Amino acid sequence: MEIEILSLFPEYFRGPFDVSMLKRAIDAGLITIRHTNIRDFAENKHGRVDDRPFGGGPGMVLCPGPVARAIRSCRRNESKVIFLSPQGSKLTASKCEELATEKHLILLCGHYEGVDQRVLDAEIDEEISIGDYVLTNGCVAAIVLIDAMVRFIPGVIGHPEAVQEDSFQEGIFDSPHYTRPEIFEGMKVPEVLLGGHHAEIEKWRKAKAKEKTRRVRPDLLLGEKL
Ligand code: 4GS
Repeated sequence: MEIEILSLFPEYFRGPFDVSMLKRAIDAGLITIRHTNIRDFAENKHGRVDDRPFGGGPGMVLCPGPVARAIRSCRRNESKVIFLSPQGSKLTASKCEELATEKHLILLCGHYEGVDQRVLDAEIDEEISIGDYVLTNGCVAAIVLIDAMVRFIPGVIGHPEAVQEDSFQEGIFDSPHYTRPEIFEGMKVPEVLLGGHHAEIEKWRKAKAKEKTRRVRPDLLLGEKL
């Protein structure tokens, strides 16, 4: 998969893509990530890409011209163009799984108060939010989307069965995990996990996961398929 990130701060991404699983996926050639600085598409020599909002109000708005040119500089027939903003539909595991099958993703990060609506209307296929809060900088949202999505690209996760077992894949939380030592500061590992009865362990994990989901996120169980 190829991913193009359109933002005002390409340098923002250096850390996250240079460590751990994302680095491995990039080194293995499973994903290619490229950066485009929207500022390179300014039409003035100062590199200015924002302006005051028509109708008044606080803050600045990203101008349509530079954003349109930045998108068109990397757009192809098979591209899916995504705008990350709090006004989008909320990112879920199933959306990540769906996006993981795309060949070419163009991610437009939000900056300032927002982006001129006309370029969004003309160029964007989908608007996605990583959650109901406002970031100072849309680059974080692109990192979250990429990180959560690449787990669904075959070969990225060493144990593919873990992808299915993790939270949300089955509409409920993951179950609690324990490792050595058996007793930590007086607290024991639940007995059932030490017995080696796989069916019992599976039953216990399901019950634990469901109990916590019901307590913390009852909304997830409304669409229950268990
Ligand atoms: C989100 C979000 C976000 C909106 C970026 C205000 C800076 C900010 N992007 N999901 N301008 N939530 N973007 O908060 O995607």
